[in-house]
Amino acid sequence: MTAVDLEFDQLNSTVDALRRSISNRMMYGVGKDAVTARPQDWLHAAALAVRDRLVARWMKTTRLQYEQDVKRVYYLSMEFLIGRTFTNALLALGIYDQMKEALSGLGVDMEALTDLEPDAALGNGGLGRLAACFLDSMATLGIPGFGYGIRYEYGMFRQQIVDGEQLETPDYWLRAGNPWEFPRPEVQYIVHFGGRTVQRDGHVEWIETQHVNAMAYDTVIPGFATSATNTLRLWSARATEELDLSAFNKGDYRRAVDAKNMSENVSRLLYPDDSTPAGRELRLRQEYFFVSATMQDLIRRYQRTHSTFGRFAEKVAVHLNDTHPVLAIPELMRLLVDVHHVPWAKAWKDIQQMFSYTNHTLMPEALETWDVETLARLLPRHLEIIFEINAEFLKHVSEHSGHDVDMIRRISLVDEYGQRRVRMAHLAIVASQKVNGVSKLHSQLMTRDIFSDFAKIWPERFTNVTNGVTPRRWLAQSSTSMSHLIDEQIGTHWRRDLFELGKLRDLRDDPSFIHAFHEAKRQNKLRLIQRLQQHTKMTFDPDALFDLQVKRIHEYKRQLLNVLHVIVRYNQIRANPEREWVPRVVMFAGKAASAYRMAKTIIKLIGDVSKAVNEDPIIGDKLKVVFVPNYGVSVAELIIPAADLSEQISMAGTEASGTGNMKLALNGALTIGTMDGANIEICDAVGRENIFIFGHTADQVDELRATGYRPREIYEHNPELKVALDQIRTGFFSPDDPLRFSDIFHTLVDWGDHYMVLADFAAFAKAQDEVDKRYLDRRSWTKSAIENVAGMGQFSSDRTIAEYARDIWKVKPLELE
Ligand code: 26Q
Repeated sequence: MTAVDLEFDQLNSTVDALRRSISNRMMYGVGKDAVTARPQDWLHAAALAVRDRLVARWMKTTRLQYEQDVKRVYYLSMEFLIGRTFTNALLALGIYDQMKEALSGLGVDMEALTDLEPDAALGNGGLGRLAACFLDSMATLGIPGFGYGIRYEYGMFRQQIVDGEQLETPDYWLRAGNPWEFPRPEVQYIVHFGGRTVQRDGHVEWIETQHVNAMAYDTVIPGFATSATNTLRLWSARATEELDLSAFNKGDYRRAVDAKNMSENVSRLLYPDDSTPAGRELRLRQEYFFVSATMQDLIRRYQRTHSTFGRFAEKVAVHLNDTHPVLAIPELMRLLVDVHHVPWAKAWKDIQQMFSYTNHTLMPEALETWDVETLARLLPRHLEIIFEINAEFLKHVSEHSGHDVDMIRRISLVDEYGQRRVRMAHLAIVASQKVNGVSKLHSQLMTRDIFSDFAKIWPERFTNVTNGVTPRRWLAQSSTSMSHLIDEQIGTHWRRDLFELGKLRDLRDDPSFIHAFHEAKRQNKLRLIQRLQQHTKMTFDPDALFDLQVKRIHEYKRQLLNVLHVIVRYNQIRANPEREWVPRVVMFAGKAASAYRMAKTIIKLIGDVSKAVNEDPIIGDKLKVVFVPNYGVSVAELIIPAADLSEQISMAGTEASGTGNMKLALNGALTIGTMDGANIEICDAVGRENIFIFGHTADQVDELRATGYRPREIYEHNPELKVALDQIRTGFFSPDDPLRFSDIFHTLVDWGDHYMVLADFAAFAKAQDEVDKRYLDRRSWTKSAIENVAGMGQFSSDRTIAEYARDIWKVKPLELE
């Protein structure tokens, strides 16, 4: 390879230069002129012009990483919920205004363009969005981090609401091409499945396998206001043989393409997060496909600058975003031991230094396991390795903790009750030097409950790193009105140091600031109203209290608690329309997993209740109920800045952290919430008087369960609640199908109310009354909203990433000059 310096044009970002770049990209990239260009084409050309400006930084960062022989972080995640990139990249580069002017010079309205960009929705919810915030923060802090995942052709399904019901349509997000990615056909690895193992010359060989190629696609992740960038590398499945040649030769074209399609199915679509893992074989194939390619890539990159594995563990950190990528552990063992002939003990020692694992759920039914038979058939060598790791592990434990047979059974990597299954979380813990939860409470409960045996064996291994969100997307980008106001008062540095927001506290009594803050929020409400009107033809009062619950539809998140309160309030208004009601718009948004019946019924209930409420002339503007369809990153950016009230009402002990709670508080919404997940830390940060806390704590939940929880008694003793539940049961909201919601009733009243909706109802209703009272005093409400924004410093994902880098990955930022 010759290393001639390329003579390329240094691109500057004046309005003129941008306009020229866009024109060039339109001509030579898109292949159109101004006459034939459609808005999509302008977006594509403009995106390419932006991307061009990222590449020089990208090359420089990569070169410096090699020169400084840095330790790299491999962040492995089955999900990256990136959303749109255009505006984000413009703000990172600091060329938003220039681009807007350049486009306008070409007769194009930039705001209209940005809406045409499809979301990269390669994730389900919190876990996937967290990974995206982490990429942003790693780049901004200059941490050499590589995101690795799957380039799903179909992302999170699109949700339409038809007759109040969820309708799912496929999200073919690549339809118009993806200007942000660089295909890397030269970076391909073979991934094997099936076959069997044999011993040869003292080594194990995995033979007679089927294979599929993994091809890399790279996306530049720009840091904000820094020349540092990172890479998100996503794998796409390619058939190893283009077509089945023997079938092709026999004229059996159908069979010739079937084999190709089958193997390429691996990266076809994102699995929706069901309340219980689906255990589908294709999902297992996806998990292995992605980690195998990633581990091969990691070894290749290490070997470019190192001739032995001597410094392997010093130079590489591998992070597992939940257990989904946990097969990286046996795969790396296999590559090191079987392929590179590293001794087992050295390989295992390295792995135990390199790996770390984040747990995102306490609910035992949501912990991933795979049955031994499926693993034996698909990944026979990995199963052997897992058994070997298990044998060594159990031997170690039994020597150190006196042969406690029950304990050995509980912690074994293999669940021997019934059909034998491998417990992926146990494998992750045994191989990792650090295991973390995502909020203080979650991390505490993790070591107290689901992983208590492990925490006794290795107490130093367990730690907490509370989640965070990137202030670039979740304030600067999503709320220009608010961020301009903040800039005027305290300067612009809060984008890189969110603790700067603390300075707003000094302004909380300043009447003109209070007024301006209220106006900024009102702007965001008006923006949302305008967008809603386009779709629903409903009108909304911008001075009404905007009450939001936006998140996946799950029973533990208790959308039902919110609906029940809406119904009670509806009945109260009807009984007493003359009282001075605080006008409210209650908004819901979120997707239900396709197979999750109850979640879909909850959506339907919201639809039926909103119909009754919104069409009732007695109610008018006093109460409106809206289900905003297709919740995702872009809808969140529109809706979150418009919120006054943030509903974070999961049963205590069930929501690992939550991150929507942080985004909403950062945008000046007051939280009504339980003492769950990160709500507890939000409460500490904003002050008890600026948040509405209600309901059973995690300890009280345990206690109530232990002493016998009887929801029917609550139903019978709370008349308002009883009426609401009876309305649900008897079809008041569904006269066309009176029994439609009877399962909801029985779930709550007769079948144990697993998430204790009724137990928290009275406290919730009381907290809501306090919300109303506070909202009536606009000054006091706005002061609390300001306190919320001011207290959000610690919830920047920059703080989160700095903690991971220091305490878990032990990596330092790249030196840029
Ligand atoms: C597993 C197997 C098969 C198919 C799908 C899945 C799957 C996919 C996604 C299981 C779980 C998920 C997503 C979980 C998730 O988003 N958890 C959330 O993570 C956030 C970030 O830490 C927390 O803030 C939330 O509390 C937690 O619910």
